Amino acid sequence: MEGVKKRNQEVIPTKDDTNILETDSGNATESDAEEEVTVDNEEPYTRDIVWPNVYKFIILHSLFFYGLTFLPSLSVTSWIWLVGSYWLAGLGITAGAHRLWAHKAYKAKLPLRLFLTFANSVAGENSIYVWSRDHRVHHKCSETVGDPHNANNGFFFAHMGWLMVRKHPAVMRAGQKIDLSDLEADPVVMFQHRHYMKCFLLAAFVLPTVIPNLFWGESLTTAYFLAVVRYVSVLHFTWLVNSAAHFYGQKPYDTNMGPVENMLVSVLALGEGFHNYHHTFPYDYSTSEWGLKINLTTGFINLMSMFGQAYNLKTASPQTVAARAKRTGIPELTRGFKA
Ligand code: ST9
Ligand code: ZN
Ligand code: ZN
Repeated sequence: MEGVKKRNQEVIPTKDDTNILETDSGNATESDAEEEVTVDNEEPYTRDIVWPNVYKFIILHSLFFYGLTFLPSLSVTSWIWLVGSYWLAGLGITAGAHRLWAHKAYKAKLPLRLFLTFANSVAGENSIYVWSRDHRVHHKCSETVGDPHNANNGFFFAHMGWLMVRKHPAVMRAGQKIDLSDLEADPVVMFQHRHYMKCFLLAAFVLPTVIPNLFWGESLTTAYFLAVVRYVSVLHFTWLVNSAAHFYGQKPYDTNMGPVENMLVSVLALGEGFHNYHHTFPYDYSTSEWGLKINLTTGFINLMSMFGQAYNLKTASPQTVAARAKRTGIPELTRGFKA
């Protein structure tokens, strides 16, 4: 399978590695670069299926398919609501959990952090704290047994199978070495973490069922099933970044890694399909060198920056990108070459 490496006993590089530039170490954050993590891909491990999660996903997808039958007769207002709530939930993951909290790619004032925490609760993909912890481990141990959704285990495991089995012990060990002090110091993140189930049920299902009914008379049943359709869709659009964007696409910046550039994923995941770039320069708030191209999330962060809500936006310079592509990638596929 193209781009997926099999590696045995290995050391995940730190920023001190001589052949890794400090600015493009691949670690999720600068502080992660301090810790060295060793994983053994041959470590014995028996997969333990978590059946309640399997049943949960079967029920959820059954509700989703039934929910699709409501779409043909939907009013324009409810269609706008459905797409708007998909974008809202999506931004809670992309601009919030991913770029702000997991990668510290920019900083955000309190009102924006509150908004993104609410949006994140609409998405319902675990608390920001748990999501960011797993995601930092994903970057640190990408495509090894230490990666929670290790693409070496196949498309389905990377997509959603990993949410139905106990984690590999290497994931837990790697996670214990990840610095989470920034998340623990953010009271908004920790509030959501402590009250996660209440935040999730209220933001993802209760409000989206009640609001359309109160404001434009949509039936409670239709509004509820729209929430299910939105929830499952956003889950799959997110999961595609772990699956499709680790399998199908080009590798302009680093041909030695699994993650690829996948434009369909970028459309569905609001700009998160530039995954070869993102794994090479994880600190870049735009997750791409192409600016606003297929990147609604970058547009949103830029807008927030105009209002002073987002600041300290980090990017990789064109020189850094060009040097890295020359060393490990395919420069002809990069923006600098095409411009
Ligand atoms: C969901 C998450 O869908 C999706 C994440 C996707 C990430 C994508 C990233 C791609 C880039 C961004 C793109 C965005 C695109 C967005 C597009 C939008 C339009 N380190 O987990 P447990 C320890 S969620 C250190 O239960 P098990 C820790 O002590 C869907 N330690 O492990 C922990 O306790 P606590 C809805 C760790 O038992 C304890 O172990 N949610 C780490 O193996 C137990 O942890 C679900 O379906 C670590 N990394 O169970 C829930 N991990 O947490 C599914 C664990 O208290 N999850 N520890 O500190 C579960 O049920 C379980 O996690 C499990 C594993 C069964 C999968
Ligand atoms: Zn990835
Ligand atoms: Zn990331």
